[in-house]
Amino acid sequence: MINLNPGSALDADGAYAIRRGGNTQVVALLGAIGSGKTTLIAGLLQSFLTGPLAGYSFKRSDTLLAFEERCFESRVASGAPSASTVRTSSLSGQHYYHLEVVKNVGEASKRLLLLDMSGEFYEAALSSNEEAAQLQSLSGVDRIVHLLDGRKLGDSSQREKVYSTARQLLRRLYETKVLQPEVPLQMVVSKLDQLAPSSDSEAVSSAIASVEDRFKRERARGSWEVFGIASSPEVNTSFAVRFGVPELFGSWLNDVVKSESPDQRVRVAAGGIASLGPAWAPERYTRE
Ligand SMILES: Nc1nc2c(ncn2[C@@H]2O[C@H](COP(=O)(O)OP(=O)(O)O)[C@@H](O)[C@H]2O)c(=O)[nH]1
Ligand SMILES: [Mg+2]
Repeated sequence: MINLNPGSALDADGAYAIRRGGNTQVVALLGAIGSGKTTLIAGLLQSFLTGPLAGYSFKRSDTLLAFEERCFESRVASGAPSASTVRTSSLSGQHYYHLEVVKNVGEASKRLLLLDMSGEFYEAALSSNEEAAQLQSLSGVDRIVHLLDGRKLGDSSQREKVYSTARQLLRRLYETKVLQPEVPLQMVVSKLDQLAPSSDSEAVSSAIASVEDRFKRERARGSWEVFGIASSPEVNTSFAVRFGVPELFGSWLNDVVKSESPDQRVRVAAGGIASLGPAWAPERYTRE
C-alpha cells in the first residue's frame, strides 16, 4: 500500500527519493548547538510566505509540516523571556528539509535538501574520529555550511573556542574521508546583530577577516566562502530580519546542474536503495 507522507522531515531514504529525481542540491548545515541552524531553516519558509527569496519563488515542499513546526517553535521562543529554538531532537537525529523553487515561469524548478543534525551528533563527531566516521550522511552532500555563532565571536573569552571547535570537526571529517576536499565549504557567521552595531561596521569586516585567517588550511581545499547572516535579529538593532540570508540561499542554487543520471553521482547510506523496494515510488510516497 502507498501512503501520502504527512510532510514531516525526511530521513536518508526520503532524501534519496527526492534526489533521485535530479536537479537537487543537498546542503548540510553544521555548527554547535545554538549556533542558529534551525532558525536559518525556519526563516527560509517564513521568507517565502512574503514573496520570492533571492529571485526564487516557492513551488512546493514535501516537508511543510516540519518547516511549520520550526517556525512555530521560533515564534514561541521569540515571545518567551529567554528565547531559544526548541532543540533539534536527538532521537530523530538527522533531518532533511525539502524545498522546490523556480526562478522564472517556464524554467525547470530546482530542489534543495537541507540537512540539519541534532546537536548530539555534532558533539559526538567532535569527540573522536570513530564518531566522526559515523556521519556517513555527510559523504554525499553537495555543500557544507558551517555556522559560527556570531554572539560568541563577539565575546573575546569564547571566540577562540568557536574557531577551534569548528576546525576540529572539519579536520575529523576530512581525515575520516567522510568529507572530500572538493566539496564546497561555506563558513557562515550567524547572529551578526549580536556581534556588531551595523552590517557595514568594523566588527563585521574584522570577523570575516578573522574567519579567513583562522581557517587557512580549510581555505586551501577547493571551494571556500565566508558569509554573514542575522536570521532573527533583535528588534532594537539595525539589522533587517534575515539579513544576508537571500545571498546565502541564492548561492546554494546558482550552480545546480541538471544531472542526466543522478544514480551515478549519488552515494547512498547503507540500506538506502534496498529499503525503498523494487517499485520505487517518486517524491512523497512511502511504501508499506
Ligand atoms: N540575536 C539573534 N539571535 C538568533 C539569531 N539566529 C538565531 N538566534 C537565536 O539563537 C538561538 C539558537 O538558535 P537555533 O536556531 O535553535 O540554533 P541551532 O541549535 O544551531 O539549531 C535561538 O534562541 C535563536 O532565537 C540571530 O540572527 N540573531
Ligand atoms: Mg537546531
